[in-house]
Order: sequence, then C-alpha cells, then structure tokens
Amino acid sequence: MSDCLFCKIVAGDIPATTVHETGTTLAFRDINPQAKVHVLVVPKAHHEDAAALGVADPQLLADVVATAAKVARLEGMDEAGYRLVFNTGEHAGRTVFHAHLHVLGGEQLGLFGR
Ligand code: D5M
Repeated sequence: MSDCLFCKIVAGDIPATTVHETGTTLAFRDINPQAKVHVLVVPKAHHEDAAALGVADPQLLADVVATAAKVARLEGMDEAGYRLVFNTGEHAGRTVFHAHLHVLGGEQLGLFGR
C-alpha cells in the first residue's frame, strides 16, 4: 500500500534498524522503545491487523511469530523470557495499520493493563 508507513519500511523507502529478515517478514527496532529491547515484526505483505492476517494467510501469521522467536534468540531473551503483543483497534492505542507484532524484553517487565 503506497501510503502505509510499514510498507515503506519494507520497501526500503523509510530507514529502519533491521534486526532480522526472512523472505516473508521483517524485524526492526521500534522508534519509541517501551522496554530495553523493543522490536517490531511485520509481514512484508500488507495486512491491516493480526486478525485479518490470520484469516487471509495463516502461514504468514505463523512466519511472523517464528521471526519473533528468532529475534528473541538473537537478542538473548529466549531463556529469561519476553512479551509478544498485537495491538488491535482504538482501545489498544493502535497507531499503524499494517499488522505488526511487538517483541518486548531484555529486562523484567511489569504487568500491563490499564
Ligand atoms: O504501534 C506502532 C509502533 O510503531 C509504535 O510503537 C511506534 C512504532 N513506529 C512508528 N513509526 C516507526 C518507524 N518509522 N520506525 C520504527 N518504529 C516505528 P501500535 O501497536 O500501532 O501502537
């Protein structure tokens, strides 16, 4: 999609700090980190959100999760643990409408909610 921020990052038109890349996914550092390690994993193909992605292409959703697990290993978080978050809709504070999985960790995380 031509006006989608994360499509532009995937295309290389907007710079990002890439952590890992596969044929179908890209992982890059969040510009506004909420934890010591905060990486976003996106499908290269445009899908509005995680639910739409899961319906349209379940394998691609699995690829996104597998890339997140790889990022956790690369960042040394797989033993201590980490958090995966898909924000969906207004109440979750969603701002970018290209499906993306937040990978958070590198330190003890607090409980989240309100
Ligand atoms: O999260 C959208 C996330 O996207 C938010 O944590 C900031 C991040 N963001 C926004 N612009 C950029 C760029 N240019 N590079 C890296 N990260 C970015 P949401 O789940 O929609 O609230």
